[in-house]
Amino acid sequence: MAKTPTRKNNKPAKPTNRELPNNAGTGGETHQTPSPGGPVLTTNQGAPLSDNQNSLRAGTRGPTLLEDFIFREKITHFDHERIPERIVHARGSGAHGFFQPYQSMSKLTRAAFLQDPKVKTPVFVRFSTVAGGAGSGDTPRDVRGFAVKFYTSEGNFDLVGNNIPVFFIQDALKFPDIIHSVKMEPDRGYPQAASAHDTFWDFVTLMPESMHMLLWAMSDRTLPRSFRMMEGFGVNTFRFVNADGKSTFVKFHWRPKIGSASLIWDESVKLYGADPDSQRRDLFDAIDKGDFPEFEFSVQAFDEKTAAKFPFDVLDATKLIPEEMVPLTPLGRMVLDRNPDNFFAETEQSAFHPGHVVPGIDFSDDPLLQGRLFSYTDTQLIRLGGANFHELPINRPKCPMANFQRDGVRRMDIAKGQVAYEPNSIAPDGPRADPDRGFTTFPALDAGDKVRQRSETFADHYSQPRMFYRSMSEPEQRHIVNAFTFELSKVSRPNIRKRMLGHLKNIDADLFARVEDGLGMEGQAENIKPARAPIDMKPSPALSLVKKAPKTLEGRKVGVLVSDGSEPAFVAALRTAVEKAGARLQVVAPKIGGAKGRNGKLIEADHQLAGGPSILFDAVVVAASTEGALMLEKEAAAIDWIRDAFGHLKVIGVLETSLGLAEEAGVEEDEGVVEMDGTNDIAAFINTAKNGRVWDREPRLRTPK
Ligand code: HDE
Repeated sequence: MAKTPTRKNNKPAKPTNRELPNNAGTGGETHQTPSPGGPVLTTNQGAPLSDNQNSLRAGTRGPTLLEDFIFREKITHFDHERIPERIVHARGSGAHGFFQPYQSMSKLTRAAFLQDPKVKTPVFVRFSTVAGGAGSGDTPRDVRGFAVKFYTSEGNFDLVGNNIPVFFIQDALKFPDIIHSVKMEPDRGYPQAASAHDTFWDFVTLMPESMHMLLWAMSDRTLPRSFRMMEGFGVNTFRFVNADGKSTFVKFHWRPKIGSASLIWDESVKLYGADPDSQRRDLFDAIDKGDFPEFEFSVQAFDEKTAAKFPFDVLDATKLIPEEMVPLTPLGRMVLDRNPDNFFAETEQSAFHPGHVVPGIDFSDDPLLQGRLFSYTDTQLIRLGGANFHELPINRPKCPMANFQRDGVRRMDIAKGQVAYEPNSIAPDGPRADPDRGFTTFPALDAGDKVRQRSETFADHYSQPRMFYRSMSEPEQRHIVNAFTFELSKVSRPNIRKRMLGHLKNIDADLFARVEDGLGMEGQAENIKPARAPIDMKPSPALSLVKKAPKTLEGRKVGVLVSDGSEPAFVAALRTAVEKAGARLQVVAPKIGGAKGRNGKLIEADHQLAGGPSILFDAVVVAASTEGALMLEKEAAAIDWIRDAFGHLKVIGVLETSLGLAEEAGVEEDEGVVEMDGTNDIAAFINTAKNGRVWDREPRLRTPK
């Protein structure tokens, strides 16, 4: 295995610059040699290098020699550094952690990792966006992947979920179509990571089954504030099977401990430019600082009889089960407490698969899930170059593993012995199938004629989107209206817009009227006849993020804008209060070297003004001195900093000395603007900031209302 320079106390070992042989370095290039006893650079074959700056050439000004095996090896390896990116979910961020159950769930499942509250199971999680390439930004309007690999004592269980509980399509056969429609258009190669274009809306408007997911996609759910602040769902219906062989249907859920929160659209657009890696950075930083993201794992558990009574089919992935109908049963908690050591080896090479289940967990006949069971291994074969991807360290089970599979490209295990088959009599101590401990499939088969046909119980495409819209709070409904208006305004073909209006008419009259008005297309909706007439389901308040938002600053970031002459004691007191509330304070100053505080004391800066826009924070304080504020009034970045914080509905604390500056930036008095005389008002600011965004401010700032 290749050796990398070791790091002690996280500091790089210091290479020395001792006298070099052969007079190397006469051209002025930097040559570093190992610290005493430190590691030596080698080739992949282990041969030590004497020079990592110069290729071998015939004379100092002569041609490079083909003989240079060191050069050839290094360049060849470099040329092959990339592997095909995932066709979907290409951009992702990973983290290690553990899962621990609250109590034994043996009544529901025999899964080993859900039996003993003392046992911690290691996990690896990969959060992702869906549509963009690996190098795209972190904050497009997009579904987020939420994939968890549990390294259990009975094999790996992968829960490959999303942050939305339903999906666009009912049959896996349609997956390439929906993905092709949302990806860059094939002739022009754009737009990257965006659904606001003709091909996406053309396809989904021809697929009424997409309507429910579209409502979610146009909601705040596709703009999560952070991976640490979003819910996760298994989407498909699975089974739990207990030791008596009893099966219970389950839907999997993840809930973040610090509550869910979303960006607003204008903020996410600006954040895409200000910090394309904002969500990856946020996850890495939080773990690095010991602020470990935590999620509660739950199931909705129900039997076949209950399932039969629902006005929808539990095998249809475009439907959810309202929590008010089947409440969540908490199973345990997951804590993410370690960053990957190497992005490529772990995050990029991780291979998830819904078919990686363990005894006690089984599938339903959901046609989407059944199709997924084929796709994920198939994709790893090309992406990771062959059948041995399970041997990569990130994918290897952490429990004993033994079988007679052999060979193949990049085999790493060195299998011993004469026998590579079973049954055998030559190796009586070799592995054998165990009818008691082994995985047994739950014997449920709802079979009939071979048909290419969907069950009629899948035909209602409008009741659940209607329920979703009616479950939202007023600001969330407003955002859905705005998102439909924005996206459809980017669609160049009027007939596609008209078709979508026709669907919206079937979903909800208010939603329809507001989008119709937003587009300025009154009376143009296509007439679309539902395959099955929608019903009015009871609204489900649990679907609204705003309605269940906790009053907290935990895990959030507060930014304070300072200038020369600002009060260091105020910044220090603010930091203490912010940290006490579980948040982090970052200082933004006109210069990265910091601001000269009132008493000459330096206030250290985390960001220079232009590089630290208020978009990075959940709440802000403007704490410039009187002279500093006058100077910043002429600074566009400072005006934008404050104006954006106001426009993005954030709580803003304004020190008396900065009131004129805030006014210049358009800040108007409201319940989210806290005037501060000094440290005494910090508590009031913190208390207001815990409420999150100031939703009532929004109708004053944006149309349509
Ligand atoms: Fe996936 N999906 N998917 N998907 N999916 C992939 O597998 C697929 C679906 C999800 O961080 C691919 O390893 C089909 C639903 C996540 O590495 C691929 C269908 C849900 C990830 C694939 C679906 C997901 C993937 C591409 C329709 C939510 C990223 C790379 C039947 C429950 C995992 C890969 C990671 C990745 C196929 C639908 C979640 C192509 C055919 C529904 C989180 O195999």
